[in-house]
Amino acid sequence: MNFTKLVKLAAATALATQLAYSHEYLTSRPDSHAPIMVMADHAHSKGEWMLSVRQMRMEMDGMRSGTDSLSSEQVFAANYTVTPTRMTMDMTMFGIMHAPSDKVTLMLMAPYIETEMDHLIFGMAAPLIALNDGSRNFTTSSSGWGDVKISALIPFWESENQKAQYGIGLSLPTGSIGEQDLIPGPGGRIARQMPAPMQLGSGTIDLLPSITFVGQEEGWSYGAQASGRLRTEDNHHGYRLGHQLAATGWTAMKAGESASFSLRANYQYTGEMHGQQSDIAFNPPFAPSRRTVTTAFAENYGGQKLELSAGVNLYPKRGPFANHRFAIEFAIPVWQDLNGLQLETDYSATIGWQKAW
Ligand SMILES: [Cu+2]
Repeated sequence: MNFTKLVKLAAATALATQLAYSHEYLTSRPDSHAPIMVMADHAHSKGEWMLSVRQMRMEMDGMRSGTDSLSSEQVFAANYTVTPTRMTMDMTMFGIMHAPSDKVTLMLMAPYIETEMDHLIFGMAAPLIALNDGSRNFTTSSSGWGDVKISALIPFWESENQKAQYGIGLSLPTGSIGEQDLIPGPGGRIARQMPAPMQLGSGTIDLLPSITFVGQEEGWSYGAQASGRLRTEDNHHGYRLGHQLAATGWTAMKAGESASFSLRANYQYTGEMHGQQSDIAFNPPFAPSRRTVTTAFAENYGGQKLELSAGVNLYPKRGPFANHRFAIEFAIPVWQDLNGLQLETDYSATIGWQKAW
């Protein structure tokens, strides 16, 4: 190694060391965005735009009361005629962000939702509601645009390597709450109103407050967010979904300049449904001692869960996808305490793309 090379190497090392210890919050890092399931985690600089697409799936399988799993027979023993057995929700979330100034970033999110729910009918009731093929199973589904969210994200504090922002948003009742499907019952299998989990929207204007704190160290980073979804009214079907509060914290390890791996814990509280879905919460005339389906009744809504998730953020600096962000996150509930009788969550997964200009 000649002298010139040695000087260059020393200079490069000095520069790298200086960068590593400059303790400046670097938005060029893959972990400068939170794990992909976290919304409203970052703001933008004046004039920037960002587009994003997330594909999410949530799978629910089997019933639960409190912290205990239940069989279908246990649900029938609680005097319900029909029990859900499984549900899948797929959501494609389109997002656009723009910062008209350094003080505020505006965000719009529009979800396209597809749901599917499998049910089992109480054996004694199945002949009464005339499933001609003798089957005790039926499936309902819905699809369409959900509730559009608009938010303002406002950075309010920063130190050298940490920053914080709060957000205030509105969820608008653009998603349908009148979705129907063919459901067996008195009069046969005819189009009827589906319960709230199969509806595309809440039917209410909801407030979306959030506060987010993030920090970076040399090879790793961390963050925390508290957020809420506060319903402001009853919808025109006479009910409103429970208020939601969530608290999450994460840490991410950098793996080179373009990748990071994250671990996250997420606690979510959902309050009880207010009011009642009056068009489906009743005792069927052919079995007056029994109720229709668990999802029709307000007492079977709300609860708490704690999830753990693992994720990867990719932010390539070269090649055909230079400066595009890709991310994936997979979450498993480790504790669920559900009000009444409800489907329990098995897992949720999200894969996303983001690009800023
Ligand atoms: Cu953004």
